[in-house]
Amino acid sequence: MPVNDQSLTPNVLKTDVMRHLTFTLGKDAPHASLYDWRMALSYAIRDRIMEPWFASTRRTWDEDRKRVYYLSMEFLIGRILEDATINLGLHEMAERTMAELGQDFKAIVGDEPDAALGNGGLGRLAACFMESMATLGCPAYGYGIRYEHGLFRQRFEGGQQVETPEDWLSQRNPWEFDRPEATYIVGFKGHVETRDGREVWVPAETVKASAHDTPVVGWQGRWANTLRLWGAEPTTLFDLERFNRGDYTAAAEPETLARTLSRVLYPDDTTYQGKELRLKQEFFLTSAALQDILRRFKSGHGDLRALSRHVAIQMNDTHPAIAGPELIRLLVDEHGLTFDEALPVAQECLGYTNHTLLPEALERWATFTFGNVLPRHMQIVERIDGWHRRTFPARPHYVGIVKHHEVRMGELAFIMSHKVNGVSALHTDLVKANLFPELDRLHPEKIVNQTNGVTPRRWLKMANPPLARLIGETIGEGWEDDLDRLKGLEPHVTDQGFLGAFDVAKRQNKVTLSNWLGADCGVKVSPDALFDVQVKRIHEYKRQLLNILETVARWQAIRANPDAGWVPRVKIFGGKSAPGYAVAKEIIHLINDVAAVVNADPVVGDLLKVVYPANYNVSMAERLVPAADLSEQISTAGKEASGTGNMKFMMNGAPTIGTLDGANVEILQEVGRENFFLFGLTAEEVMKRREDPDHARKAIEASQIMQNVLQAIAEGQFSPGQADRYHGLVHRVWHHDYFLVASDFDAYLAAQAEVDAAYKDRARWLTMAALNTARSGFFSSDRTIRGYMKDIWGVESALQD
Ligand code: DL6
Repeated sequence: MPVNDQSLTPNVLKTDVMRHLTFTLGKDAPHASLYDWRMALSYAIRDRIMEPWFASTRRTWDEDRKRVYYLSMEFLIGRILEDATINLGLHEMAERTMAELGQDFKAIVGDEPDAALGNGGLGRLAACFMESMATLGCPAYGYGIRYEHGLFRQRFEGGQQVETPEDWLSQRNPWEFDRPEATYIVGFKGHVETRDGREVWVPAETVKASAHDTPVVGWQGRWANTLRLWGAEPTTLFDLERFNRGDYTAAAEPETLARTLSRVLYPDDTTYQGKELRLKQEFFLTSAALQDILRRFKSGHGDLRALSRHVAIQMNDTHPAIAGPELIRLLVDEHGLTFDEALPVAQECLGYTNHTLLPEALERWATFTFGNVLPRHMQIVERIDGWHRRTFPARPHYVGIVKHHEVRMGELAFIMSHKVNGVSALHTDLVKANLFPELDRLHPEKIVNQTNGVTPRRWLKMANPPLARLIGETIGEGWEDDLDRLKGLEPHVTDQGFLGAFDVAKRQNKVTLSNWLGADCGVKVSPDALFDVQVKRIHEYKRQLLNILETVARWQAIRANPDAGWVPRVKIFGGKSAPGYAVAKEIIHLINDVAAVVNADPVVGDLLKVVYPANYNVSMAERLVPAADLSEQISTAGKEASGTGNMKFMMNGAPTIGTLDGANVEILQEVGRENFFLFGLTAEEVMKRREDPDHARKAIEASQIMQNVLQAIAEGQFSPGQADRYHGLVHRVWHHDYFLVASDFDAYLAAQAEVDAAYKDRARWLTMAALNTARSGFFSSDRTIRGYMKDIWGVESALQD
């Protein structure tokens, strides 16, 4: 397979772009818009993916390779064009070609809408995994839903979050191919009949799942896989009889059902949606994917009992956990296996990744809802539960799959998988100890750890050209797919020349960001200030509240003593709250209110600025991460499963201020205590502290600074005209501080003071920053995917031979 496409010269690319502009877009150059140029370039680049894509598929078939099927309700892809040019080695050529055509490459790639088919970490991880699987030559399909509307757009009105629908498909998507031949019928509801001694499900509603394929090309175009997203279509266009009777609404029912199924991504990654529609979406994705997998298997092989030799199916969280019962149903009801034959086949194929310990995020369905939507699956779930209870005698406190009129999807996914994995070392320990203790005892080898990672192609090479260039100049090429090579930077951190160049690269990113913040948020910030960044979903456990309280304390301290030699800071926040999450929305409001007061205060001037650009997404992360000096990873210990933002910041040379939570623990191990601003209670201490019902009051009473901060907020200093705006929030900190903001406040303040001191010592700071990059090799998603391939999927790379 060609590593680089030698046939593509700048002239050929130019001709390709012009050909697409003329014949695909129907435009001549003088009348072409930015959109036209972007589409023409996208098609020209897409053309170059076809050869590796076809070759990869051919090899997988010819060599009868095992494939991975990654089932995920979310793929937070972001923009594709620039990433594809990077992986194909065409970035510079594309930039030059477009310049010769009189076009601005940066503007063109920036015109692409973000494919925001995910909420946060789980969806972005799925996108990084797709890229790493392609880089590593792991034959794979990603299966998801082609939501018409991805994660909502956020804007602020009077400092409050307002959501509007996202519309990424309002323009043509140049990356996808419709596959009308790959369609499957997915049923819902109805009843189960017994015919000739076999159970037959007669669904009352049906929709058609139709495939839309996006090629995902790996580093240097050596391999390409497919992301197959399902769109829902009606099985019958409309009911003509009802239409003729004049009942137009009822006549359109089939179309309405289908359209709602793939219309919106649920805008919440932590709370279980008690909605029938969500269950239907999960089943829609899973059933279509499994039917597709079985069809592909059957076209090459006969005996379905050998399925797991050719097929590994990974369930990204419990969302596709219906895969267990659905696979059994297909094997038994449609392909004639017995239940006893089908059960181990399904278990050998399936793996389950847990991404959260938050009880509200562990899906449970009322048996009434589950049985109503999926009556045949309810029978199968009960059979699996019964089988497990009989086969593995558990202790009395054991909770099975069906309990208290609920179907517990975590337990179902666990029992139906041959491996269950957590996403960081600490999280995996907690999954064993707290989430599935009895199942872990019964199946001691089942739970394994696979610490998350991120793709360095997007998050370092593409997002941070100045640093990528410096790395290349210092240690040579080849680090992009062998990130451990970054260790080669370590000997250079004592070299003033290298540190100076590292500083220049960071500053360049900070200048770019300052310009953008000025233009986008109307806040002028100095690139000489320390850029302190917290970007992620807004959630109480992630503790943006702790950060903004510290910001208020800093503001008060600067006002009290402006000449105390402060390190100028820019506090940058980014992230969306679930629309129905009232407390998170209050925190957003408070951040914006504090920003308004602080930014207008002439006493603090440039010593402190607070910026919160609206509508945080993958593209915004690509701007913020390379420019950050400090990475805020301050969740309550034991709550963040892993985090992946923490890894992106580390790679880009931003030391972490953080708690011993999720993958922070491993970041700390890799980078060393002296290069990490550690504070706060440990997961064990958190649990202990909560036993004292008075913990918050005691912590606040012991901290004069915290009292002053809470008082300023409660008095309405940040909400003039509505003094009581934050009474509820302040009351919560005093009396319902489940996430221990008060208990960690003073320690966080002390850690922030350490940050200031370290930043003043330029040599020390730059050494820390450079060591963060040098020691980040472990956090490449290539390492993570190698782990899955070896420990869970039993799949070999096609690129080794
Ligand atoms: O594993 C990816 C990512 C972790 O890094 C985050 O720590 C975790 O919060 C996130 N989980 C979710 C919520 N999922 N559910 N359900 O996005 O997964």
